[in-house]
Amino acid sequence: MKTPVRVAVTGAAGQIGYSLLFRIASGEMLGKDQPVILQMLELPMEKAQAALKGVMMELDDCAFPLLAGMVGTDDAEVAFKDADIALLVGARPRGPGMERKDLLLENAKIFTAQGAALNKVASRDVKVLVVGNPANTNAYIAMKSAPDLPAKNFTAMLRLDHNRALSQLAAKAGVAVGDIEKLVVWGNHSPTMYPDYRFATAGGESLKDRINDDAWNAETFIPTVGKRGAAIIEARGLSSAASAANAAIDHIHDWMLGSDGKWVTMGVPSDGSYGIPEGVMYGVPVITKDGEYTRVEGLEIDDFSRAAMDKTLAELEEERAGVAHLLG
Ligand code: NAX
Repeated sequence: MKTPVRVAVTGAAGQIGYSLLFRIASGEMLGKDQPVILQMLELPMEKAQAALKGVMMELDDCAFPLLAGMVGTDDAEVAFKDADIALLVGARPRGPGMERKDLLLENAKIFTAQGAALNKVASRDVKVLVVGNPANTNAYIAMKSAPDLPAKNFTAMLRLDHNRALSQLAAKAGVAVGDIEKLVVWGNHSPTMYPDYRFATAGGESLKDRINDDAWNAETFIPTVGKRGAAIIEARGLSSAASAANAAIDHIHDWMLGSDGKWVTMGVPSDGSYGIPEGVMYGVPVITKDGEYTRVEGLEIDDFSRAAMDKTLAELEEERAGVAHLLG
């Protein structure tokens, strides 16, 4: 039997948590032979803690053979203790009349504290995925607040956007989702993101050549992917949860177990390539293997793409400037 992997999940009693935890415990994230210990964090409020208790009761009731232990807590240092993986899902939602700037600052407080707690108690090799919005900037804040941990281990979730783009592209091109390779979503997890299918192939065939429709790209594909979150809220009355949990599973699964040479999108601290200033948490194409990701280098950036990539970068730089005073 393998040694259990400690997986911390924040916002564990929320909607995404409710989809995510059961799939982690059933082995879908780390493999059907990998036991896990779930370390779940929720707000101290009675309602949140009671809901967390209920989730833990249901986890018990699944009798998952791979679930080697559970911790439920309102203390980040307990939840992150020796964590090998941390899924930071809980975040402050936008309240009525709340400005974007206030939302950013409220979340900055949460992710500064959680970054510091990870720095103090997590495994020195902890792999962090930030899902809670604004995901890229929250991941940047957590990374900056954890100076003793490798910066490259802090990532933001762009995988939902990547998966959304895959489905849209598959439908347009009339190919199977699983056959598509070399797709990427650049930038921020926000409507400014840039889904880029210029390099995408299916069965070795270029999908750009197959579709051959620039108007579809600019007027349908990019806005549909960018506004998909809002479309789900309008249809469901609630934000994406199962698909977000699924994307988090995909992100960590591929990071830990490898993407088999395929490109996947991860929000990672920039190394300065593609004109993205160093440190900015930006969605880029990566190939993953054995717990490491490697950027896909040397892709040609045409004028249309440059403009789209700069637009989403400008938004990230603005967010970064908005929290700079908190990060010393
Ligand atoms: P919910 O409001 O259902 O759940 C969030 C949970 O987090 C709540 O139970 C709350 O008590 C808890 N929480 C809040 N602050 C906390 C803190 N400081 N420590 C521990 N727990 C805390 O939201 P849900 O639908 O689950 O979404 C969670 C986050 O994911 C939101 O910020 C949402 O905007 C974000 N999303 C990000 C996506 C992405 O692709 N990056 C897509 C889906 C989703 O919109």
